[in-house]
Amino acid sequence: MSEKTCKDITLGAAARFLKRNDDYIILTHASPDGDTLGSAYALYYGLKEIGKSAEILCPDLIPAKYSYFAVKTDHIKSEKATVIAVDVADEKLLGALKDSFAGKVKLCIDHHISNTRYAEKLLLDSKASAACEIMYELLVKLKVNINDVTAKALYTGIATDTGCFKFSNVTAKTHLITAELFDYNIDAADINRLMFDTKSKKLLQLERMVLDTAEYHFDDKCILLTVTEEMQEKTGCSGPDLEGIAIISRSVEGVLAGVTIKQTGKEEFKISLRTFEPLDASEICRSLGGGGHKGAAGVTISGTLDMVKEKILSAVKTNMEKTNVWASADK
Ligand SMILES: [Mn+2]
Repeated sequence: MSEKTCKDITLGAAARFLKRNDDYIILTHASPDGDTLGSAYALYYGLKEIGKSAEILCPDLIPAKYSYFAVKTDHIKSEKATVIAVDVADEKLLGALKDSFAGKVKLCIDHHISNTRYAEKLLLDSKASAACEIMYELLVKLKVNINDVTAKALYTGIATDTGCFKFSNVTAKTHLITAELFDYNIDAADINRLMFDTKSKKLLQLERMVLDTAEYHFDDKCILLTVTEEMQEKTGCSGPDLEGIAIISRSVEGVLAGVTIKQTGKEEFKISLRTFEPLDASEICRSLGGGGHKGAAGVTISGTLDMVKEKILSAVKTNMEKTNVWASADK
């Protein structure tokens, strides 16, 4: 689907679209997080309420911690399915599902400003803290019954994409929608403990190793953390375990750019970038072929670790110069 033919649609148009068809495949992004899963499942439960069939396809294994809402869904034959993608900013992020579904997404529901407009129709609200905020409004528009599990899925997406309501993407609307979700039995404290305050012994061990890799650049305004394949093997941590590692990089005093480099192949590295104003993580990652939000973005780069470090540091430097936060070069 070329950029030109992607049509922006309203909540009302999206609701009508959902009523029109019967069988849906809902796609999430690879390395699934609480928001892509929460919005996919909320949509799934909503579609079931209005008598539709739907299957959720996730490119990677869904971590067990989401099992309080992530159940087994219907099986839909892809020939007759209407394909929807949620929280997926770019077809590349469909990972293992990309080859089967590229060019076939009819509706994308997203909140990434970097959305590459690959779908036929796009319901985008870049001011929404999470795709789950948009999904809540869509379910209200559809006038479907929201049950406790749907509310838990939505709450999970909003809580995880806002770092438990701490990030700059939180708005009054975020809180108003969340307040509505408290009408249901969501056990918010339990969800937050599971999402934010619980880690495995092996992850704690990995975090200790990662902290030892810390490098500071540009007058300590940038921290760089590295997670090598060797560390992952030694500790037994894998993809989903690493989801929360990037958060460490934004907790250091004075740091405006937190870079976490995770090795995903012999010469392939996935970068998670966290920034504070005036830096723009989305712009930095986009310059390297990735994307995301202003405060949190990512990109996958091939090459040796040294090459990858140089590329991301140079992109961070460019953004620092552009935004005038850093005047003197130390590199
Ligand atoms: Mn999201």
